[in-house]
Amino acid sequence: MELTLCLIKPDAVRRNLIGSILFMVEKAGLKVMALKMLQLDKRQAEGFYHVHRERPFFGELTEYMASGPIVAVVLAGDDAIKRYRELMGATDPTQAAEGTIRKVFAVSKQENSVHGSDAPETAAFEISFFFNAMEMVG
Ligand code: IDP
Ligand code: MG
Repeated sequence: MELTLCLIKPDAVRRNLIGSILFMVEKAGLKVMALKMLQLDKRQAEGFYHVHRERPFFGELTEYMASGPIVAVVLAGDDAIKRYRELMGATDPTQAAEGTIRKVFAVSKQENSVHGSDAPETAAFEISFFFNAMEMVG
C-alpha cells in the first residue's frame, strides 16, 4: 500500500469539478484517506512548488495556485503514485491520453486541474505539507 497527494487545483474548483474528479479517482480504485479544502497564500504556494523555483513559469504558477480554493486529498492503494499519475495524464492537456483527468478537464498546461506526487519522497513531503497524522484515517 502506497500513499500519494492529489490536489484539485483552483481552475477545477472554480468550475465545480470537485465531485467529477473525485468520482474518477474513486472509480479507479484509489482510496481517500484524508481530504480538506483550503486556499494557499502566495508564500505557501511557493513553498509547495519550491522544486520549480528556477523555472520561468514559477511566478505565474504560484500566483495561479493561490488564486482560489483547492482541495487536498491523500490517496492510498497498491502502486498509488504511478496509478494516479496515469489517471491524471500528461502535464499539457493537449498531450494527455484519452480518458485522463487532464484530457477531460484541464484548461491549459498551467491550469491543468490536478496535481499528483511523482515519487515516494515527494509524496511524503507533499502529504506532510497539508496533513498531520491525526487528519489521516488508517
Ligand atoms: P506535473 O504537475 O505534471 O508533475 P510539473 O512539471 O511538476 O508537472 O509542473 C508543475 C506544474 O507547473 C504543472 O502541473 C503546471 O500547473 C505548471 N507548469 C508546468 N509546466 C508549465 C509551463 O510550461 N507553463 C506553465 N505552467 C507550467
Ligand atoms: Mg510535478
